[in-house]
Amino acid sequence: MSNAFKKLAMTRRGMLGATATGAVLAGSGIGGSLLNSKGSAAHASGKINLEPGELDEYYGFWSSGQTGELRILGFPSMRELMRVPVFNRCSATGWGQTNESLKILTEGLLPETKEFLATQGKVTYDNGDLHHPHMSFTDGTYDGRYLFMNDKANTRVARVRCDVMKCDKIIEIPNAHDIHGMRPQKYPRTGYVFANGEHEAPLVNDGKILDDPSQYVNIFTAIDGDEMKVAWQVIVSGNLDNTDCDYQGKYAFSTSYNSEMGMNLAEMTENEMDHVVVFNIKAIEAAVAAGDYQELNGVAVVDGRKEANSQFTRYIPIPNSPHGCNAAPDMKHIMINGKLSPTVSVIDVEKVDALFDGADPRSCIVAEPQLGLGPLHTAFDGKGNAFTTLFLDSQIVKWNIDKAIRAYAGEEVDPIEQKVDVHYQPGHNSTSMGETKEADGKWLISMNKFSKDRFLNVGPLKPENEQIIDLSEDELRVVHDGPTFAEPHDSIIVRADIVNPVDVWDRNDPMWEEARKQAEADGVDLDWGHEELIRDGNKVRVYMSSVAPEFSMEKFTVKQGDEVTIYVTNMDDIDDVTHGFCLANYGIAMEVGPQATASVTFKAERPGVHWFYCQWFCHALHMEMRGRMFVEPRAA
Ligand code: CUK
Ligand code: CUA
Repeated sequence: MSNAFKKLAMTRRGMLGATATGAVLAGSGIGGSLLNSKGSAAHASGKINLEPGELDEYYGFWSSGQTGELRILGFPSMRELMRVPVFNRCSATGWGQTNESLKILTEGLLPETKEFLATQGKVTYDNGDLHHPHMSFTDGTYDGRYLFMNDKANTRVARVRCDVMKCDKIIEIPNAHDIHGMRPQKYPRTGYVFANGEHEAPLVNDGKILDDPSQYVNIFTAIDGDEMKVAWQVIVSGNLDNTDCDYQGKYAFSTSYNSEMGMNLAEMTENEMDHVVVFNIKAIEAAVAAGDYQELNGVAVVDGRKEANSQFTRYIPIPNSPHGCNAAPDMKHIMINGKLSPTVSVIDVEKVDALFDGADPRSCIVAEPQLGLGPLHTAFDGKGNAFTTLFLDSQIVKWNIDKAIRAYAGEEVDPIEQKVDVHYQPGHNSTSMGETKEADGKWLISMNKFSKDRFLNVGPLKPENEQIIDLSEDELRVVHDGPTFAEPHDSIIVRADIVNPVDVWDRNDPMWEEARKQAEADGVDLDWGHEELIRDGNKVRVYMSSVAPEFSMEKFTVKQGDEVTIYVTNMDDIDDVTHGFCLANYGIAMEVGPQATASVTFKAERPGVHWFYCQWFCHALHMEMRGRMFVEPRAA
């Protein structure tokens, strides 16, 4: 325990007092308050509380766990800027209801899943469990093209376009079960997106094998992130938890907490040692290119199980139940976080080649510092230090990588620099640019699973608590508390200059390709203020445009039982003039961004007069932006 930490070692609530005192020392104007005279907290790394109109230095891309969406925050102010629906259903934007979103939500599903969903009266899943959002890389740093994210609940991987901040692809991963750990390739570029199946199951899971775990396997998947197609898969021993890859483009690494292939808690935690699986990307690619694989559900699958003894994988023994897997910005070390072991195991990627020439699998471990109880994830400052969350201790531990390596080699040196209390039970932590070679060592966020007494009580379900630590100060201390709803696991903090979204949609955006084709076939020019009703048997297509504060169509008439598709094109090309289309008492609403087209299809089974209105406040006469749908009753 460092001296610095001893000074602060007091009760958790006592930390509040220590924090306030620290702020005075840091030069704020008002005693005992974090605010300076202008109402913003100043920190060496920059400002947390921005003046009205001031912009953040970073984008934060946040997962939302079982909420299933991606969130965009300004960092470090922690102002929530946007929610991007991905695996969830969104009332505001119509995600999961518009034809454009349904295409994305359904086209990547496996045929058997579509069949199953049909038995449930659904066309797609409407829940997801989004743990890990990560940006695409070029040459070891973020490139602002895409964000990729996993769905643990329904075995999917999604992509969000950073130009418009909308999801454009979702694929279900065949053969695997419940995608958890997921990282994009760092070098030379993404490239692959690596994805772990977390739960073991029979390879052909059709019910012929049930309670026979000896026949269960787990699957590691490499997805082509440009095409959003599975490139290849590897069968492994044990389960797979988190993953990361090197900066050389040679290896990916996955933690496994169930090398026992146990089926209950006692069995899963039985062994003293679990493992990290190393995937040899070049060897796997060579086998796939040579046709040396089995094809399963249209995917090239190679056998990387321990007993197969192939050149595809190596199994490095790691103390009990490792969880997080984090490549350091020194481009050399991979941290394996012990979870049930108080250690982090440090892999030197330069020593991994030798494993494939027969070296002892543990020979690539160059440090294994004892850090505290429950190490889950590690982040970096780019200055040789690592920050590991200690779930059980409710602390972040700052430790020095070089000192840890020297200690492992026998030198008497303590790698632990400092510990700081967080509130409470941290899972992931992230540093600014910390998972790239451009880690800047300015900020750290601790994503804590429990908030308990930190906020006003809202009942038995409490928010989580995310806390910011200013890394530029000598003394680590929490400088911000922020509640969040379920359940951001992970986040990335990206320099704002890397992310450059547009203000207005391109009329030719592929997002509404189908609508464009249909309009063309119907002789409707979507590029002009249009107003058309096309009847095609009992199918009716209604085309209208919108310019604040009016829809081009004030009313239209359909017959009860018609299948109606409404296409709305927003002709406004001013930034921030989004319209909506909400059809009252039909359960229909969608967002129509500037210059975008959106469409929705429904059965007109409710006769009568039904108002549609714009549900996105767009103009002083926004309330007047409405029209009527008449539904003529079916002849009795
Ligand atoms: S996992 Cu949640 S705290 Cu899904 Cu990244 Cu470690
Ligand atoms: Cu258009 Cu409100």
